[in-house]
Amino acid sequence: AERRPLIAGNWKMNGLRAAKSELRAVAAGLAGISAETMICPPFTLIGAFASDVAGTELMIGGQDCHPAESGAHTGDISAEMLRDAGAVAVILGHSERRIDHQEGDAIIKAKVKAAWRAGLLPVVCVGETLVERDAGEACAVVTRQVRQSVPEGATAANLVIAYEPIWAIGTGRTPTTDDVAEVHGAIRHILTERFGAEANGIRILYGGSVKPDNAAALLAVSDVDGALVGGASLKAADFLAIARAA
Ligand code: G2H
Repeated sequence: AERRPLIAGNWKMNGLRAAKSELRAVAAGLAGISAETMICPPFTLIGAFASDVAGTELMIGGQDCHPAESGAHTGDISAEMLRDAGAVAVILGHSERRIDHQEGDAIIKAKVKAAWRAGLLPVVCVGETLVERDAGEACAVVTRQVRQSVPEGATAANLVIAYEPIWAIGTGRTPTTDDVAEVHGAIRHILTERFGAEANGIRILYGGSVKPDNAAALLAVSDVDGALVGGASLKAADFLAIARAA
């Protein structure tokens, strides 16, 4: 389709200032890569990284934001602050946020609205547990998550979805390409039901143990429009190899 693939690196809670050399290696290696690329470092590195990649194609994103614009929320970061620091996007509803911080679909929906308010592109994560997968409920679970965590008003330009089966995150296990196709098809279906033809342009990324050696196969699956890469995004060479496969 006409969807331009997006390869996004989620550094999670990894990276000190010295990691700037890895970022620079990514930015320097983008020639010939047609996918959009983004690195989402911890909050502490966003400002420095955004200055560093200014003028390159590489985008910088956050990993979470608070729904409010400002106020008495000790330790939190608003979407406006991310934008002000130079981020253009934000990962929302990652399963590690859902689990570590008890985030549910309602709060994630509020965060998506905050991202839109600040002019950030939200990357909304959905995915089933192993118990749900084994019970045959994967498509039902992600459909419910998309229904409840994505507000009205989504467009091809203001929303990216990332499907991350929780049991595939950081484990080295990946679903079969048939399984991925089935879930991505279900996500496209609920997006179409809600947003009509606009859904054709909304990118749906796959995430969960994407590595240089499995990226090409996963990225070739229908309705897979890129990848959200954790562990393998910490090494510039691996991240670039994945981006080249898109
Ligand atoms: C899934 C993914 C990136 P990893 O969380 O969001 O991480 O590639 O390490 O499984």
